[in-house]
Amino acid sequence: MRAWPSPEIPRLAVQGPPVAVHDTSINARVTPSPEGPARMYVCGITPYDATHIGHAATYVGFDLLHRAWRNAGHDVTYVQNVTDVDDPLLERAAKVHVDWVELAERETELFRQDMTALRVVPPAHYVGAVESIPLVVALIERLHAVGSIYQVETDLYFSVGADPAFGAESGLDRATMLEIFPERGGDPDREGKRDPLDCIVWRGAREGEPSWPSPWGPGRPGWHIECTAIALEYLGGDFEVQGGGTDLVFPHHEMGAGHAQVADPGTRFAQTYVHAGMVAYDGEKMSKSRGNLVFVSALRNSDVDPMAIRLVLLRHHYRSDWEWLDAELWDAVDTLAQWRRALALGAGAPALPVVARVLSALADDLDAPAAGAAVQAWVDATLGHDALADASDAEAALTMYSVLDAALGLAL
Ligand code: 5CA
Ligand code: ZN
Repeated sequence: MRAWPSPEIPRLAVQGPPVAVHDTSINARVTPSPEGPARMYVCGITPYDATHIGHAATYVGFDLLHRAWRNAGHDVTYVQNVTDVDDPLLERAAKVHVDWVELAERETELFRQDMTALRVVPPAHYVGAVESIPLVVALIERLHAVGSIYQVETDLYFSVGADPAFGAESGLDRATMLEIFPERGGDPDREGKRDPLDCIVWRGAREGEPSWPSPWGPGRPGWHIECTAIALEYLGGDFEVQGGGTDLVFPHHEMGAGHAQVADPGTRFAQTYVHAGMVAYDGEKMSKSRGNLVFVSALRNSDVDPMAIRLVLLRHHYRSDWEWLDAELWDAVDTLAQWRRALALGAGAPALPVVARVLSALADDLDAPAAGAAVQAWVDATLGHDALADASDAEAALTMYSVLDAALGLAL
């Protein structure tokens, strides 16, 4: 599938430090040290509605990692999926009487436009579930061969008991898993299952639903195995970072790791599991199913500067849970106007120490709020100078434009 165009990213004269991130599976900070390209898989959208601020926050969060790795001298191989066939998409399509393929294409295209406007660096491989069905079938065959798949009516299930490390990614106990599972697409009470936590990997064809042929009859992929199959195909096992929002810790990323580790015992799925916090609106997690949404495209259509949207996101640490407030957007608009005034002076307070501070803040678990504070200090110093004489850096604005763009994705 086509991704979106890449923004121009300035090359910085100095290299950033190695990048540390918080790994959910060990609840501690780690510093991946890739030998070749740094490999990252981030779970993409289910395209049945427009991109909301919560999605944007997650993708901007991982964009900071992408940029930090590049600034630390690594090439990055970034893969993202599109869940372009799944229950919520089919349900929405039926409800609004739109063909599901059309709905998915339309919302994916809007997502591309939103990501382009927010200057998110695109994945090298942007891969749909539908186009990956042969990969899913092949992975189920491998899992079947090692005895971890069983059939319930026309559906196939993965036995979580086949994975000795089941639970290691989320760190959750069984009671908590059982509580969360049905809230996130699981079916613990289905008759015929060996373990309530077993997850569906192939859903046999139902009347009125799309289906594709397989050795077990026509059907469509389960959600978790889609991401496992795509990640293994484009990145191989033991890649650096599996990412997404905290709503994917369990069951999605746990199951994904399970599928991969049972298919290829001894190889970790991902080295590190990184999760972005949840954005709320009106007191609850912003979600398509609840409908409490602020759409990126709606803001853009009302002439909001996408860089102001991005600045609001950057002012919250990617791991924190926070609530969208319109007032923060207007504050970001004012801040950008002030930053642009300082940059327009050309000369300013010394910029090289600011570059170092910005890069090291981002290498410290993507601390964009701290990076933003370093920029603000430069702006204050620059606008506060009466005569930009002694302490002045003639090239300051050029240096600042570059680091704002390369590290924070803010093109001012
Ligand atoms: N297609 C699956 C992943 S394979 C999916 O979860 N799609 S989604 O459209 O529901 O979410 C897309 C991404 O945005 C996921 O990484 C999810 O974790 C993240 N996300 C969803 N809602 C929020 C929110 N309110 N705040 C932050 N991130 C969110
Ligand atoms: Zn996923």
